[in-house]
Amino acid sequence: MDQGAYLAALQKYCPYADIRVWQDVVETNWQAEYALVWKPENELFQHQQSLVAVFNLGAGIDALEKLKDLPQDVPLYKLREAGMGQWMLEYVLYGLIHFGRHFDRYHRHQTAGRWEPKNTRSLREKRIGILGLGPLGQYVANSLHDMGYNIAGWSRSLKNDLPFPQSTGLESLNGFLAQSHFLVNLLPATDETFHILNADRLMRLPRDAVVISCGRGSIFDEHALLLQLQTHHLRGALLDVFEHEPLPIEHPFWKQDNIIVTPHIAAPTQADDAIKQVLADILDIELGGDQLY
Ligand code: OXD
Repeated sequence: MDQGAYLAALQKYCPYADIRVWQDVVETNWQAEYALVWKPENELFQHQQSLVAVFNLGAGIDALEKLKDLPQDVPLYKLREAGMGQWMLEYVLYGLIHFGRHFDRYHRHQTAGRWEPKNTRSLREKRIGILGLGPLGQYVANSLHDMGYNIAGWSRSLKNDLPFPQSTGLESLNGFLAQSHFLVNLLPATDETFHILNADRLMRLPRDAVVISCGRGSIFDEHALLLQLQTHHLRGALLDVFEHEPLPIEHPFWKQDNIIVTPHIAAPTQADDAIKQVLADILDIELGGDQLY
């Protein structure tokens, strides 16, 4: 995380606030009202006893929720779209085009000097299943839908006013998977989503389906995913997130030729947009609102 960029944005939009870096006040009794954090140490919450709200400078709050002293009575806010949507969309589009237009094949053919155009169905005829319809999932799904792609969404609870078909709840997941030629993971890491895509569920994906994973990696049973790719039940995968990060050097994903591994770069937080959202939320709190994420 680029701490300097956040400080610059805070000073730009909120020049009169008393802003400190936690490491600089750790030895003092300086108490903050608002904490802006990304994967903080547990110690922060042992020292800071006057917090009115905690802001997670990312979309996923899984790292924060693991801290034993995270105060339960202080509201926790997370970034919603905050400028990350367009980045996520580009990442997903890359995966769709790379596999959907067979650039993986052409790349392999190039090394052998093979000139072999492949007849292919238009990407628009393939169903793109978006797993997870939080702010980023909705941004990606709505944008792809507006571009004319065939989108369906799945989430735990029903979202209103979406312009594409939506399924909800575990009982609909197998049916949703069976129709997803491209499966985009934008789910958060929670107890309910842990290994939700196990061997049995991955088998439901159509033959030659492609997985694009940019939510949290723990939703996959990684061994089962690898097997499906090794046996070519699945065509390929573009993976940005993993159960353990950094992805260990000995992990078989690195060497699997139908997997592209990227180091959790799909949608970096945008300091300016993030701070604007945080300040709007603080204003809301100061004015008596209680809009939690
Ligand atoms: C996030 C992330 O949660 O970068 O925003 O993973």
